[in-house]
Amino acid sequence: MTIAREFNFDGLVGPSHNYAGLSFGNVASFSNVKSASNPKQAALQGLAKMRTLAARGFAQAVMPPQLRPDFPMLRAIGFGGSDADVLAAACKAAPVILACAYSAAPMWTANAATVSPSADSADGRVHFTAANLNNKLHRAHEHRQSARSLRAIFGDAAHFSVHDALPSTPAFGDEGAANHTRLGNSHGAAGVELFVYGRVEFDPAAPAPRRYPARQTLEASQAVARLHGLDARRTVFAAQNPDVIDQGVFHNDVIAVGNGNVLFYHEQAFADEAGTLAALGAALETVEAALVPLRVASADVPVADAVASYLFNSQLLTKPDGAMALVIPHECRENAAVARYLDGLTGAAGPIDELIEFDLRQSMRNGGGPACLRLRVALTDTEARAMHKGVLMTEELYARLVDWVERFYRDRLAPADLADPQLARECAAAAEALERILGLPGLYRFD
Ligand code: SUG
Repeated sequence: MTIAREFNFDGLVGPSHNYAGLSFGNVASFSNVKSASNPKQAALQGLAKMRTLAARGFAQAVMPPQLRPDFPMLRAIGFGGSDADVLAAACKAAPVILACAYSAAPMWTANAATVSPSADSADGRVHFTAANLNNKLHRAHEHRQSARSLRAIFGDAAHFSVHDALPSTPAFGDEGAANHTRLGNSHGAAGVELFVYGRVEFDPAAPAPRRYPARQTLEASQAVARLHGLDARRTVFAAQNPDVIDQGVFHNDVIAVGNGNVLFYHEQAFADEAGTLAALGAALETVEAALVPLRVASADVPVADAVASYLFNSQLLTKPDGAMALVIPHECRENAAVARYLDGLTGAAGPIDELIEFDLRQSMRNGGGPACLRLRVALTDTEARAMHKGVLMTEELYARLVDWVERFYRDRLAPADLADPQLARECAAAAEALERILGLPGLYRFD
């Protein structure tokens, strides 16, 4: 049997990390609008997580941030002249759009793409589809650089296929791996891919949220499964519960996470809990795997507490000894119901025997927890050898990146600072230096 293991690609937080309240439906983003951020601390918090997990023996890599502000986007909507003119005009006429052009949201790499390992795809290659993120202006321009970064790292066409984003239109709203989980016995053998969608474009009768937007459509999930050449018997499409979207669950990874045969989920996560479990169970049987549902009841953890603490936005990681660790944000300890639940979790006879806790407050204040910050890529040894190695987290890379952050990042960024042309120059200088550190020349040059 082929041996493969999961690499977590964490987004390196970019130097323009700020709180602009751009994500309607994401409670944290809306609550912290216009407060000052600390980009240096945000990047260091993310790097500390990567370093600790790498040191624990988990395969860990880094995904570069994107170049901000997105001047081509600002010019495309009519802001002209020198770069400084563009910033001044955008700040005066449309400060929210300037914030969109400056957004460091690509740090949440769970939204960069959907990934299918070679064991699942028809052509035996690892498939990536960059997510169009078309529900939000500040995220809808990410996919071009996401595809470019993925091609820079996974450029070997013998092993990898990176697809451009789906057409950027509401019918194909795609949020990437945040609405996708793979279950199975191992990464090297065929598994089951679960796609969770929030609405159906061409079925007006299908359930949909009323208050907040559903970002992922069934049509998009089906298109990604087609592009990746997935086997229909091992692919499950499940509707998210529209009521929880309306309570702030803007991505499925805020209410469920899967790893191995385990699905850790809230009882209200899916529109049809029993039907979803039955479909997963039947699909897993075809690969001789048995589903282990780890269900959290509303009586133990109400949805509001799950959203406030990001309990389900934890990473569920298989340790070398086969047991699982849950990587949680500090906020889980501060929520009474969640803390109580977690106290009972590791002592029970279930699959999780360890909690690994991180301070990710800078990201959490924008609605991004441990699982948002990482893109899972399962690779065989041969595939791992074929990818670009400069992004693999080592003690040496960690030290170089910390030094880079200390050199280029501010420790305070307020909304008004986005108009400062010096900030744009700092972002460009940081990007240039990063290309050298990661050994990816030309990463940020558009053709
Ligand atoms: O898309 N927040 C992100 C958080 C993404 C979390 N990802 C996953 N659940 N996988 C979003 O809503 C806030 C930006 C701001 O308001 O400045 C933001 O984009």
